Amino acid sequence: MASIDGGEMLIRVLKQHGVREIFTLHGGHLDCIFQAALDHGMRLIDTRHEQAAGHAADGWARTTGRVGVAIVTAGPGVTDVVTSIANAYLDCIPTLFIGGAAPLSDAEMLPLQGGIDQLALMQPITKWAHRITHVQRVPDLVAQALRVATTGRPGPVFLEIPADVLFKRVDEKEVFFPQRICPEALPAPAAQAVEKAIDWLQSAQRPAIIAGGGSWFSGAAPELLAFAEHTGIPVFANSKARGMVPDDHPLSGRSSVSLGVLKQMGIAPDVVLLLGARVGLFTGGRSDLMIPHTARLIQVDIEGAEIGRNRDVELGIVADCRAALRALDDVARQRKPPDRSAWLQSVQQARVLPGAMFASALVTAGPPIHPYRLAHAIATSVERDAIIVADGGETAWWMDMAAEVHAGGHWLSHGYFGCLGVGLPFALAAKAAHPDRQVVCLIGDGSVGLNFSEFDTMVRHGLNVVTVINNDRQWGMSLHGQELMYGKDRTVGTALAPTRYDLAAVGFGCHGEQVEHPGELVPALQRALACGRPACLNVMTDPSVIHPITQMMVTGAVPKPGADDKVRMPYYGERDA
Ligand SMILES: Cc1ncc(C[n+]2csc(CCOP(=O)(O)OP(=O)(O)O)c2C)c(N)n1
Ligand SMILES: [Mg+2]
Repeated sequence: MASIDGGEMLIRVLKQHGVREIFTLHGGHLDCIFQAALDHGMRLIDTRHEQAAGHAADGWARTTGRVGVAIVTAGPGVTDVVTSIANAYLDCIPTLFIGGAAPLSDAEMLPLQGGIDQLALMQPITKWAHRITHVQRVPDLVAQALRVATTGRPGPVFLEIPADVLFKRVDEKEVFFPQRICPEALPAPAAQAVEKAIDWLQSAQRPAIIAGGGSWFSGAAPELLAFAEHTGIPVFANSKARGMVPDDHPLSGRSSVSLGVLKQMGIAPDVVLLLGARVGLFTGGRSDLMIPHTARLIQVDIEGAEIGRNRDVELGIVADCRAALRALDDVARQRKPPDRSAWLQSVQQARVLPGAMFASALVTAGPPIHPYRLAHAIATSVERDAIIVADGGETAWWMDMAAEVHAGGHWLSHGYFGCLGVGLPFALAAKAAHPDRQVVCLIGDGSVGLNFSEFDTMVRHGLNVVTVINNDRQWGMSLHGQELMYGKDRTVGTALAPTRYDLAAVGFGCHGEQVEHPGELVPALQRALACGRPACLNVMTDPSVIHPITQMMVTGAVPKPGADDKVRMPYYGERDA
């Protein structure tokens, strides 16, 4: 009889589902999985911290549109991915987390790395968290986990496999391997709703599409572009959908930030189609900062419960975004769009306006380097199909402003969790997924400290990411917020040192350089991109420049003279006391 263990079963199912890379950090609880990975040629990318393995699985999913997988050992391995899972959960990223566990038979015996309820930790931050208790069930429960992670609203799934379950060997003939893991046909919209949506959109003067993760993860990039072109409607993306319509396309409004800029210009859309994009912080929430209260809202989402969150939606359509776009396009193609050149011109203006505010920073002769100049130098030095990763407080917003993203999955940055430290793991995953593309990560000096040792992972796995550190010697967004709220002499706990991060990265085997002069920026970037190794540029930037987003986020928190009946908070503004 040919006997197999749970590790063999797990790797077979993952392979069958098209998984080629797993992010992990070893623990004895996982050894039979590692052995099976060796037998099956499954690539294991072993990181230096489980949090990084988890973020890398998340980043892998964001850049490929497919499920990302991380496997971590029992106890501290599992607790270390709590942050990464929460990050994926809030952004609805299809991810599978496998956690080791002490043997079931040793429950309550104070065994090695047991004694905590790992499922209870995971339940609030996953779509599904489950413990496998019989080794024969590994294939079908892993298939179930993949279905839960990728169908409906995507999200993270956690499967615990206790060691005495995982290492048990059974006759192969006793094990059922499901043949088809995920469904092929997904929910399409009702014809009547499609007609109505097209009527409203085509008769609108200033229609707008806001595309989100639902569009990207449904694989709708070609459909979205075709629909935009057939209807002449501009597309504004949130961070997960950025680039699906290339940033330099005449119908690209880049990110949803441009809707805020349009509002400042006194222009607003009259009909908005939300395509797999939720109404929350990044779409203006209940305010009219991005979507005016007078606009007619059409919302397509695979998750019915999302429709109507925060705003009244006139036409809610529960459907897969790709299926919806195909149906919408079939109807739209039969009609000629009206002339909307004035609206499209305003959109073009809005998408370049934030950068234009800082044009003078691009021409200064000497130091200090303006952070926008740094982000701009990156945007203009990379190839067209480069993947840009941004991590940090103000740093990420500078990159957001300067980046030119030309494909879906080529912009990886923060989401609703606002989690610093994702940059290096996202970047190494992007390079693993797209070895032929340039991957550049702009990261704050504060944020880079959170997963700094991933330079080591990049070196060991030949993942030639160029990491550029915006070194303003401070937790910039935090310190600037304190200055604006309390005064320049009231900053506390937000200063950092002029650290030579480049030298530390050289210690791991990277190419490293420090850059202090604006004239050195582009040549240093070119050397880093050409060096054939992971690289780290430590760029000393002007700590006094405040990004407008910081200004905006603390405005409501600045104490007002006289009696004040409001609670004033950074980032959330004011509320009634
Ligand atoms: C894990 C985590 N810890 C703390 C914060 C709070 N926070 C938001 S922005 C910021 C400062 C970031 O500093 P840095 O990475 O240097 O970027 P900079 O703002 O200086 O460009 C901090 C600490 C957070 N968002 N995430
Ligand atoms: Mg900083």
